[in-house]
Parts: sequence; C-alpha cells; structure tokens
Amino acid sequence: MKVRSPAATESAARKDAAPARFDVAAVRKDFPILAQRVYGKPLIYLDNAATSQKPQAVIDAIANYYSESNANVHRAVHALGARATEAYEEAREKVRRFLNAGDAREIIFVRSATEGINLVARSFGAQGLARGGEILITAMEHHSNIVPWQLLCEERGARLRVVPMNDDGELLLDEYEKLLTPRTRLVAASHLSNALGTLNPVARMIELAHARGVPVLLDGAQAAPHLPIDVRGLDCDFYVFSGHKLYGPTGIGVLYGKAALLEAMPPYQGGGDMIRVVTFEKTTFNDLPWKFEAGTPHISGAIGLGAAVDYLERIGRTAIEDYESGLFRYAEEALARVPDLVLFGSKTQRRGVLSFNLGRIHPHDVGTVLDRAGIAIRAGHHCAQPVMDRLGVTATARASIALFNTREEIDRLAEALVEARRVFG
Ligand code: C6P
Repeated sequence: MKVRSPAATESAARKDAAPARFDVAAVRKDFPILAQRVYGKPLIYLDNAATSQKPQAVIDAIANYYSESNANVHRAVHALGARATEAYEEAREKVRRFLNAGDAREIIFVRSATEGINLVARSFGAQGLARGGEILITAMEHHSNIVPWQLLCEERGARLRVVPMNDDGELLLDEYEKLLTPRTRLVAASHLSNALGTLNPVARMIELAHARGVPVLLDGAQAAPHLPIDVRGLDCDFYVFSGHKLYGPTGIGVLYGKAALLEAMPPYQGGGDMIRVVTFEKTTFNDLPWKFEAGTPHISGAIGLGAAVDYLERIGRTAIEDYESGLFRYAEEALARVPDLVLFGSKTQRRGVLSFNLGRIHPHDVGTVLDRAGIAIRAGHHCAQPVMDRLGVTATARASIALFNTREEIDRLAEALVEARRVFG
C-alpha cells in the first residue's frame, strides 16, 4: 500500500480560485441539527470550541462508508477492502492538502489533538530528554498540552517551563526568548487559546526557537477550524488538531510531523499494521505513516474528516475566514455593550472564542439562563485551570463561533445576557 507522492507547491490550488460569496443562510441548511428548537426556542449553538456541528456531507460520507464500503484497511484482498483502503488513504491526502504538508507520510491519524500531543511526548519528547532538560509551554495551554509534558518531565527528572502572559492574555515574547536556553528540548504551544481566544505569534515563536535549534509543536485544536493552516509556511515541526472541532466526527484527529523527525522517532504503540516483520525475537516496523497507526484505525472517522475538509474547501477557506472575522468583531462589540460584562483575552489578537464573566453571576448560572433561551455556550474552566488562576477567577462563560452562526444569533446572545443580569442583578 502506497500513499501519494510528495506534492509540489500548491499555492495556486490553496488560494480560492475566485472570491467566493459566503451565503450563511445556505451554509445553515447544510447543518441539519440547527433546524431544531430547544425549550421551544430556535437553537443557537455557540459552543463550537468544545465541538462543532456536522454538515450533512460529513454525515453522508460516514453513512455511505458503512452502507457501501465497510471493511478493514491495508489487509483484505477483496473489493470492499480495497475500497475502504482507498477511501482512508484519500482522506489522508485531503488532510495533507488542508495543512499544506509536503508529503502524506507526514499525516498520522490519531484519536484527537490530545492523542497527537501524547504521541509526540512519548515518542519524540522521551528521546534524549534527561535530567536538566526542559520542555517549554505557555501560560495559556489546555490541560492536553500540559499534563503529557508534566508526566514526561517527572519521569525523566526534566523541567517544565512556562512562558508567562500579561493581563490581556498575551504571551510575553521577551520572556519566551529568555526561556529558550540550551536546555530547551521542545516548545509546545497553543496556536489559538481555547480559554481566551488569543491567537499567538507562532511564526515568530518558531523563528526564535529554530534559531536555537529547538523544535516546535503547535496545538492547533482551536486554530484549524478558523484559520487557513500552512505547516510548511509556518515551518512548525509538529501540528495537532481534532476532527470534531473542524466539523468532522469525534474520535479522529491528526498529527502532522516533519518526515525526518517522524522517521527517527520510535513507535508510540505496538500492534497490527505498524509492523513489517514480527518474530518472537524481534519486530521491524512499517513505513510512515503506518508506523504510528497501530491496530485497526478509525476508518469512518478519517473518511468523515476528509469530507469535512472537502466541505470547507468547497466553501472557500478565505471566504470562511472573512465571514467569521466580521461576525467575531460584531460579537465583540455586542458583548462590550452588555453592562458589567468583562471580556477576557487579547483585545487585538482574539479569534473565535469570547470568554467572559457577567458581574458577580456565576458562569454556570449564566450558562443555565442562556440554555433556557435556546443558546448553548460553555461555562467552566475550559480544561485550562492555570488560565483561570492567572485571571483570578474560578470559571468563565464562553461563546465560540462557527461558520454557520449569524449576527441575529449574536444579538439574541447579547439580549439574553442583559436579561441574565437583570434576573440575577
Ligand atoms: N478543548 C474546549 O471546550 P481533544 O479533547 O483531544 O479533542 O482536544 C483537546 C484540546 C487541546 N487543545 C486545545 C487548545 C483545546 O481547546 C482542546 C479541547 C475543548 O475548549 C474541550 S475541553
């Protein structure tokens, strides 16, 4: 079984051929779940940072796979096996294009962003990380980009260092530069913070790290749904994201890694498909990417993710980004007008996520009042407890947008927040 050959530069293909007109009413029709009412009110789904809703094209791709092509991959000689394998590897090629990676061998299907980070921690991070070595993360990481490194550092007697941020939730780049030392083995940073919405200056961070020979992993769980991602342009060493936040299914995610690094890394898990020859004395391993995909993979998940990528590309990533940034500015302004509302995160570099508190009302109460108005947001620590500590709060309320949200929905959110303040006063 062969994956597609390395791609030549595809900048022409990546640019939307013509400026596409973004029609949000048509987009909304693609998402069947949005047609429902909750407590008698039209559903307003603003919890996309937790997981996004799925377009019919993704639902159909999964259903079609199970009704027409279901078989295991890379194993069977029969027709269904060949069809399933082709669809699975085609999905890999779609993800390669989506990330502008140079080679499909650099795309590893994993369970989620979380598993991608754990894979790098266990396989790359463990290599040569000794007492005195350091892993550098930032003050705004999700637990998934803290705990795997903490476990690794504890095991190896290494040290986890943290780049601080200012009160506006922006990283202190001069502190970052000071923390990059000859002891630093890897930088692992979020591209876009899930708890603050801060978009980090990752190009500059990579440049500074590479100038010192330090590789960089980006956690793109929140960035991938909102921004065109170009791993070759960024020159990051690893990039992870989850399918379910990108309009794809749960249980599937992607680890991109530079081929030279992945080649040198030991397998993360052992099992079927990741081997070439097994004897009781010794096992030799499969080529990339399969060396890192032990056992039967999430075939329908990868196919569903491929359909999500197709869907986004059909609409046009630039058109989506333009639409979302207009909507997001509108939402920032609408929330800023709500009395007693405190908005967290960078005032200039915020995307997709609005994290806020409303007077002294507990975020869970805010979430409950909004829920009764048919509005789904998230309230809590957003799996980023150190961010909450830094802000001096126990929790925040968080509204997170997607390409199907509208200005009318934002108006309803703002009205419901004004009402919540009146009720809880
Ligand atoms: N954040 C949120 O509501 P998984 O669970 O592996 O799909 O994604 C983990 C993850 C990693 N990094 C960032 C920046 C994230 O936002 C997340 C998931 C969700 O904010 C669920 S906690």
